[in-house]
Amino acid sequence: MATDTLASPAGLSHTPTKVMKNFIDGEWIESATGETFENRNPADTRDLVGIFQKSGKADVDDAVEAAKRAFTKWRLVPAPRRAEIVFRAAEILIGRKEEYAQEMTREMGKVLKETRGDVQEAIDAAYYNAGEGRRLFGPTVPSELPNKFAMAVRQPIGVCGMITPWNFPMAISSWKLLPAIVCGNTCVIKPAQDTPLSTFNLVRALTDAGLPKGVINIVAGYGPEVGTPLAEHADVRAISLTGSSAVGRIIGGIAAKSFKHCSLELGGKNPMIVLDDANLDLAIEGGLWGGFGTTGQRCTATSRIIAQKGVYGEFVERYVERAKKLKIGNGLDEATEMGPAVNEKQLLTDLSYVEIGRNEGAKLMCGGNRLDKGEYQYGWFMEPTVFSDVDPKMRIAQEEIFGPVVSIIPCDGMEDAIEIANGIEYGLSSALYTKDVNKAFAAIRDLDAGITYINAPTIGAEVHLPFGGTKATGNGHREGGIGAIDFYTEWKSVYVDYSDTLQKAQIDRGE
Ligand code: UN1
Repeated sequence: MATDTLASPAGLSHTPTKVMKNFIDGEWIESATGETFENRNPADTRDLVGIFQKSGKADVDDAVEAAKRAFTKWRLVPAPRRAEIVFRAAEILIGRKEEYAQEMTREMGKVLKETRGDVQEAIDAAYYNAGEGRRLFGPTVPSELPNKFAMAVRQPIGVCGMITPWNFPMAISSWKLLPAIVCGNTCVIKPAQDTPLSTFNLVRALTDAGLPKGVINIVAGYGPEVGTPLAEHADVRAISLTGSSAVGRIIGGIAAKSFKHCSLELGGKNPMIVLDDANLDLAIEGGLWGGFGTTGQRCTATSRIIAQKGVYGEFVERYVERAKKLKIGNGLDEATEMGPAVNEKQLLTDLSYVEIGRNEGAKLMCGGNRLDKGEYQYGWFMEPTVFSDVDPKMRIAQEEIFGPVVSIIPCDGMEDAIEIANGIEYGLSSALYTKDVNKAFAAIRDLDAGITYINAPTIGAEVHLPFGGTKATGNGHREGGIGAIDFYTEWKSVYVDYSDTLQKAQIDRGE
């Protein structure tokens, strides 16, 4: 693949800057706009990770045209053969896991342990979807008429558009691209402008595994210039977005006008309930991982902890003690536990919520400050931040922050906890810590969310189960597992009448 490189700036030991063109019809192509944008390391902005094309509508049109041409052949490749390419890509990704994880930490900031997990999630998705190539099950059912055969088969939709976020840059690209291509679709993907390199790396593995030209096309750039024309394009028959609820409203609105399939995976404000009988050590560790893992930048992040009054005081004290000790720094250092915010805008949003929480009267127990001295001076760092005595109606308990800011809310018991947990506009993930199996099953039934964990925090979804949520978290579709296969296929019902007579359904009942 044609990747140019530039030397790294003096004093930095990182690998050189990558200069990436768009990937259209198997070729590396400069944007028609003639413009580019920079991808910098959020832990050290002197480190220029890559230069990418700042594309526009003309590039989207070219990519869709290429995908449309490729579809005429790709849809006819038997699904098990399509899936073999995906399987081979999984093996290639295993060999490149460390390289791609290092590059992801550089472009996104999360710690190496987590970027290795992100690449692993793409490997898992590849193995799962490779298996789907020999399933893609549909129902075969008896007909109500004699000598007639009835079944439903899955068919590809056509050209699919994908708009991906920066927090899981390879995993979420894989959740969309891999089921789409195994089902026989072709794709145009716009990776997040903060993290395009990881999507290129995933597609590089697929191309090296033998993916034909035009089946996946990458157009780098920004939402209004690339995402919007992609969603609007008449030849794009399905669009899948992971992003904020605000962007979801725009993309969903565009898709509705042309009756495109549209999958939206949006925001979260995920509650973790800790009841009096919980294993407190476990809940504290879980709450730290869920709250500050990925610097709180997961749509599944544990951003609200709802603790019952019997354990509330002890939980807050011990949780805050542990949060204060988290090691903040460059994710490339193995000792780092929490990296920077992805960019300046996100950092400013996080800090603005510290002010909002203070003004609302929540108790700031730790953190709240930007870190910009010494080793932090070139990055977008802040302290892990915990508010206690949070009222469930406060903005810090209602709005998605997407940063290392956790709100702890006291509650009276199970019923109260469920009401608080459900009292938000989102419904992605949820968690309950208890040793009482009755309460666990009641919570599984009553928490209004797409995912519920028992005795584990709100993060950690596995690729073979449906991923997504209720209310403002989405529009009813699911990624992962069979949910994605359902999204990327159209049902065709097939009736074969071998009676050699005209048989009329619902009418010829032999009565
Ligand atoms: C996200 O939160 O944006 O469940 C995706 C998890 C990961 C995926 C998270 N496997 O935490």
